[in-house]
Amino acid sequence: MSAYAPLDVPASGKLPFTDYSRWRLRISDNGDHTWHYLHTNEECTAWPQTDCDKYWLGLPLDLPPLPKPTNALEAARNGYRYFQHLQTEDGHWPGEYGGPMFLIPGLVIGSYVTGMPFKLEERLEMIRYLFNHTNEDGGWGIHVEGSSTVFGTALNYCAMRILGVKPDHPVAVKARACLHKFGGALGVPSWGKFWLSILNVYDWEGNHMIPAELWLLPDWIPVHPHRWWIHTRNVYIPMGYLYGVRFKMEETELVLALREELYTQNYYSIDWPAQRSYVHEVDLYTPHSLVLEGVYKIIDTYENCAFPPLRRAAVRRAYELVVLEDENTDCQDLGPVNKMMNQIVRMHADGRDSEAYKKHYERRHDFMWVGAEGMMMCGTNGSQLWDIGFTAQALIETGLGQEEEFRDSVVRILKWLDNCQIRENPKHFQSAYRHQTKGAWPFSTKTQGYTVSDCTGEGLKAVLYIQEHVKNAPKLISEERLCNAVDVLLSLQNPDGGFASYELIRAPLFLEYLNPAEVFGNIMTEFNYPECTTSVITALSIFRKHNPKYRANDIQRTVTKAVDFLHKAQKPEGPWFGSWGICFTYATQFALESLSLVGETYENSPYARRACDFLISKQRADGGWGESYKSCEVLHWVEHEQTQVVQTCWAAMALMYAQYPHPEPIERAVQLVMSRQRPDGSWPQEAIEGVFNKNVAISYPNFKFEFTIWMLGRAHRYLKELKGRKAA
Ligand code: LAN
Repeated sequence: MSAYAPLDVPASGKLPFTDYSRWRLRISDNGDHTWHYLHTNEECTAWPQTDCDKYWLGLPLDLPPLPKPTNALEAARNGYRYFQHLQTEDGHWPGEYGGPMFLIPGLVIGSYVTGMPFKLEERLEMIRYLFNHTNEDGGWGIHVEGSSTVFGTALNYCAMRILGVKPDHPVAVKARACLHKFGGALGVPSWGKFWLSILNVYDWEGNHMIPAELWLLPDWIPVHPHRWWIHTRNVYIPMGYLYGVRFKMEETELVLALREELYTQNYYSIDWPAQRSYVHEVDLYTPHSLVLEGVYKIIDTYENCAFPPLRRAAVRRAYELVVLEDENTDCQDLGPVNKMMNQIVRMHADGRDSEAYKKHYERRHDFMWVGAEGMMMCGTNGSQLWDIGFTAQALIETGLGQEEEFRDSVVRILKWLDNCQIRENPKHFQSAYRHQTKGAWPFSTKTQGYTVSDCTGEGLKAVLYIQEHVKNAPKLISEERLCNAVDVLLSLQNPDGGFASYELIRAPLFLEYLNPAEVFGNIMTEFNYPECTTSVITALSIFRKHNPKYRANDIQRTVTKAVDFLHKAQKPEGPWFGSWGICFTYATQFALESLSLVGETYENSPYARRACDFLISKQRADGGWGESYKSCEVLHWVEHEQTQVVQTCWAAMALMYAQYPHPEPIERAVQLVMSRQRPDGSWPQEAIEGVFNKNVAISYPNFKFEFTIWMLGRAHRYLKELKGRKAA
C-alpha cells in the first residue's frame, strides 16, 4: 500500500500544498470536469491556465476595473462582462459543487479498499481541504458550515489518515480529541457505521441488517424499494450487497491503528450489537421511529438465521442492479455516494482487471474538484445545466443577451444546451426502474443522464428564450425535441398536481417512518416540491405561447392542477418552504414566478399578496435579505447574521414577479446588491446557498452571478415601468 504511505504536511492548510499554477480543468465533450496537475514547464506552456481555471483556484484574474455603473442595468452588464470570463469554450460555466462533508470519506475509503491510488497532488490537496474545514473544536460537521458531529469527525478523520496524515500531526491530534469528547466513533450514524465497517474499523455486528432481500419482492408491493426516492434506493442497493457479503478491508497496519485511535475503549471489548441503534445526539436529525425499531427487531432476528440460498439470490439481484446503473451512466452513476459503493461492488464481483474497475477508477475524477481551499468531492459531477439554464434566462430577460457584445457567448450557451439534452431513454430502462429520459435535461451532464423535472423545465425555457428572442440565433433544437421535453414534463405530474424531483411519487409517504439514515430528512420517497412544480408550470406556460397547438389540453390541465398544488403548499404566513435552496426566500421566488405566468399578482391574488407582505416583513435595514441554512433544518425562518446578496436577489425577483406596486423595497435591494459589486464587475462569495434533505448545505457559487445579473437587469426595467405607470 505504498500509494498511501504517510506524508509530511504543514501544520496549517492556509497555503496550497501544491503549485496552483499547474492545475488545469479539462472539459469532456459532454461537459464533464476533471482537474489535472501538470509537471513540466513545457506542459504548462502548451496548455495555459484559463481565467476559469484561475477563478476557481482562487488565483487573481487581474481584470481591469470596468466603468462605474450609474444604474442597475449597467451593473448587470458589468456583472456579465466578468462572468463571461468564466464561461468555457464549449459554452457552459463550470463551478465548485462542495458543501457536504461526508463525500471525501466515501471517495477515500472506497478507493483505499479497492486498491485505487490517488496522485500525490490529489492527496495533498484533499488533506488541505480537510484541514481548512475543521471547526474550532477540531472536528467536522455534516457540511462546511455545520457544527461538529460524529459522522463528520469520525469519517473525515479516517480519510485524513488514509491520505497520509500521521496520528501525531496537530490537526489529527485535535480531531481525535474532538471525536473522543463525543465518546469516540461508536455513536456514528448508520451510514458512518457502514463506511467504517467497510474499512474494517467498526464490526459489521454493530450495524442493523441492510436487506438486499427486499429486491426479491414482487414489484407491485407498495413499499418495494424501486418505489423509494432514487438516491436512497441507489445507495441501499450496493449497501445491501456489501452488507450481504460482509465486505471488509484486510487488516492493514493503518486499520489496526485506526481501531485504537477512533475509540475511547479497547476495540476488542466493544459490545457491537448494542451500538446498532446508538447514534450520538449531535448527529440526530431524524431519530429512528418506533416502527423502524420494530422492523429492525424482525430483520435482525432473521439475520441470525439467514437462509443462505436466499441471501445469495438477494446479493446476485443487487449486483445485477449495480451493473445496470453502471452501464446506464458509464460508471459515473447517479451521485457520488452510490458511485463509490458501486465501485467496491464491482471490484469485489468483477475483480481488479475488469473493464468496470478501470472505468470506475477514471470516473472518480468527475467528482474531484480543486478549489481555493484544496480538493473536494462534489455533490454531483457539477451543476452544469442548472447554472447555464439560469444564466440564459437572466441574459434574455435583461436584454443583455440581445446585445452584440454578448452574441457569441449566447450562441455558445445554445450549443451547449443542444448537446446536453438527452435524446434517448436509458439503455436499461424499465429493467433498471428508470423514468423516461428522452427529451429531458439532467442537472449536470448527459453522461449522468438522469431526468430531473425542474432541470428539464429550466433547460426548455432557456432554449425557447434564446431561439425566440435572439436575432438570427440558430434553431439548433427542433420542434420535435422541444415537444419531447414537454412530454417528459407532462409525464411527471403527481395526482395532487405537484412535481417531485426525478420521478413520480411511487410509494406512500408514510415510508418516511422507516428512514434509517438519522442525518437526513425526507429521503424515503419522492415528495412534491414547490420549486420543481414552478419550473414545470413556467416552462409549459412559455412553451404554449411558442406552440399553442401541441398537447394544448394536457398542458392546460397540468398547469391548472399544478397552480392549485402551489396554492395549497403556501405556508400560512405567506412564503413557500424551499427544499433545494435556502430556504423560504428561494421557494417563494419560484412560486411567485409561477403565479405571475398565470396572471396572479399582488393586486389580484391573495396568495401573491400574502407572500409579498411576508417578504417585505423580512427586509433588513440595509435593504437586503438574509436567511440562514438553519431555516431548512428547523422549518421556520431563521435570520442570517449577514445580509446575503443572492437572497436579496431572490426576494426582489419575487416582488417583481408579483408586480409589487411600491418601488422602494426593490430600489433598496438594488442599492444593496450594487454596493457589493467589485470594480471588475464580480461579487464576492458569501454564505452557502443550497441545501438537500433538510440537513445538508451545498454550494451554488455561480448563483452570485446569475441572480444578481438577472435581478438588476429586470429591476432596471421594472422600476422604470412602475414610475411611468405612476406618473400616468
Ligand atoms: C441535487 C441537486 C439539484 C437538485 C435540484 C435540481 C435543485 C432540485 O430542484 C431537485 C433535486 C436535485 C436534482 C438534487 C437532489 C439531491 C442531490 C443530488 C442534490 C442536492 C445534489 C446532491 C444530492 C445528493 C443526494 C447527494 C448525495 C447524498 C445522498 C444522501 C445520497
